[in-house]
Amino acid sequence: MPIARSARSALVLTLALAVTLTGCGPATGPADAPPATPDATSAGAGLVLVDGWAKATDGPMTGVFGALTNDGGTDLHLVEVRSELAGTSEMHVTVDDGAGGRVMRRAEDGFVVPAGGEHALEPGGDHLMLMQLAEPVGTGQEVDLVVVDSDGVEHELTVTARAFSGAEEDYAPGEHTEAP
Ligand SMILES: [Cu+2]
Repeated sequence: MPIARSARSALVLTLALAVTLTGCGPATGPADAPPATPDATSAGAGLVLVDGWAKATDGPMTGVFGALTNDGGTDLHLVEVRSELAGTSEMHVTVDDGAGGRVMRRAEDGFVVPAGGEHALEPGGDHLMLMQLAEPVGTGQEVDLVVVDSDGVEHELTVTARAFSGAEEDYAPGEHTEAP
């Protein structure tokens, strides 16, 4: 009897295994499903920062410059910038302060990079601002950024920090934020 029971168990096991294997066959679908579609990151490949760079600094903030270039077929409305190096990152414009100086402020509606065109970021003009830096940004250091457009697509940018001593705009605390 023990032998017979054992044989029966083996048969049951074999049948169960056969069912399992059948269940994993191609007819069930997953193997026939289309390949995963590319994620949003690759869809964001239309934006590049030509000649991009960041200002090396041991201070609490730095600027990122270059030519935001859109080689895609639709305008890109950039609404957010992030960097792991910075507690806060913003898109800034530089404006007259009404007293003969220049002051930078948050770009209230972000930047628009036209299809096939570019939006210049330069010292004394529009720029990406990384604030609350966790540590100094050294010359030659790579800085990774993510810029998000109005469709929520994330565009990854990497720039290299360089020494730069011009365009030390005053940064008036509180001036940059329009939040109530
Ligand atoms: Cu700024």
